[in-house]
Amino acid sequence: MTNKTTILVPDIGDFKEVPVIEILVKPGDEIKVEDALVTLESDKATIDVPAPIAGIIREIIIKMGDTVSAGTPMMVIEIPQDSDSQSGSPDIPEVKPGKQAEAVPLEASSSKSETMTSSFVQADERPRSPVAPENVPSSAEVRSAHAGPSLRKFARELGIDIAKVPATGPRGRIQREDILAYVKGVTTQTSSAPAPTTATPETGTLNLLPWPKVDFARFGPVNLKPLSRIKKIAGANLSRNWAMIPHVTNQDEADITELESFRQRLNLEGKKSDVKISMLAFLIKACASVLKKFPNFNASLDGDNLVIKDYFNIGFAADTPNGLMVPVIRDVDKKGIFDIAREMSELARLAREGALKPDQMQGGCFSISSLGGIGGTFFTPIINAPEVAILGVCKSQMKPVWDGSTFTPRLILPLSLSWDHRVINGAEAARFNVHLAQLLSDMRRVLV
Ligand code: CAO
Repeated sequence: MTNKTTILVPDIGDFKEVPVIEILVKPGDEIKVEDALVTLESDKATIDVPAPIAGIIREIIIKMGDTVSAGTPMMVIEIPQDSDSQSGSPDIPEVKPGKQAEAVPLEASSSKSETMTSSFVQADERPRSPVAPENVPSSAEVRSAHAGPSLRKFARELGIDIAKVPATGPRGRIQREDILAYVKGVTTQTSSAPAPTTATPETGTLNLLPWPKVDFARFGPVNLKPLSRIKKIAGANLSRNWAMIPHVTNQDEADITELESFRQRLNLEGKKSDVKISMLAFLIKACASVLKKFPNFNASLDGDNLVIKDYFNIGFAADTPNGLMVPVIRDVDKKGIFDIAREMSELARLAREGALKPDQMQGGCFSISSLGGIGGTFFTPIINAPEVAILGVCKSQMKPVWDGSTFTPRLILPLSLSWDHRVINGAEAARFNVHLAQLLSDMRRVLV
């Protein structure tokens, strides 16, 4: 005996009216718990909706391009009466025959489902295709490829036809390395995963081992804490940027003794003013000036071209309770220190409250990550693609500096500049840092 039930779109967090970009099953398909059923794509996220129960698909209610929200009926599934697969996953609620399958909150179960992934890209900041536009796949070709949504999105961002990527994963699944290898014009040769080896791989793939699976609870008590949405967005972007950009970081130091006394004087004079000027405001202003002198740093890669921008929008990393955000201050070259400081503190407040609008995080040319309020000496900031460089600063400290005849105490600010070696070379980066340090040691130079 069999029974039919309707599968609904589960709880998909804040998203409503999300377009269906792929239907991954058809009537007659036999599916298991957590098999991906459809892919939804909002302007921010791509989400694979997994099956809450096992059975045979009898009817697809939604169509490609439909917009759906939590609770929208998606398809009818027939559950064999003798099936014990409903209990195949402990976090999926049991479905009584004849009833509708309950919505499962995606956020809550995301750590347990490989098919529910979420990768975010800022609306106007997708890296441009390194491949000719005619290579962009049709949706029909995309559907025939066996890959998760984040990898499909990754392939789309690279402008490649995922259907042409040779798969090396288990059961013919396309893996991230396959896409990278394909982009580099290298084809992998086997359809099963290569055996792990310490030898240098011949194919040019990353040859990575699978992520270690450890039962942490064996060693002591543990708690599960789902990643916040922002952490997941940032994580996907940071992984891509770290994997795809050849980063180099140059370290340097700037003597900010005079600048710091000037900053304190300004803040004392403007005690009653609503705005406090921080060192970061001066750094933002100084960087706009350095970017004017070194245009390769104020650029983005677009295929074989470098897009050099004639505007100077600078983002700054803000640490928020939900994760890292990078609001952008526009046209920094045209603004004074007070305006920059005011805008920065307003944007940082909005970031902390989770109230930044998308356009307040877009259009950046260069970013600054300041850990100066916390500590540290140097670090390696990750470039915020499609930008080509980022400045990290740590806490300034009094140090003895030899002035030619004696050691004098000077306030020294550590600078860490990460840059994309496809666009910038080491000599340019060293000059960038030297010039920035000169400006910070005497901000009057910004005017000349
Ligand atoms: N050296 C010494 N002291 C510094 C300093 C530096 N380089 N930079 C800031 N400070 C001081 C400030 O003057 C302030 O001291 P007072 O209160 O006595 O004036 C104190 O440190 C706190 O500063 P702040 O960090 O709160 O303010 P800011 O304007 O410098 O930075 C913001 C604002 C939003 C950038 C910061 O709060 C923040 O979020 N920083 C973290 C960025 C981050 O996470 N980067 C890592 C990204 S990669 O994961």
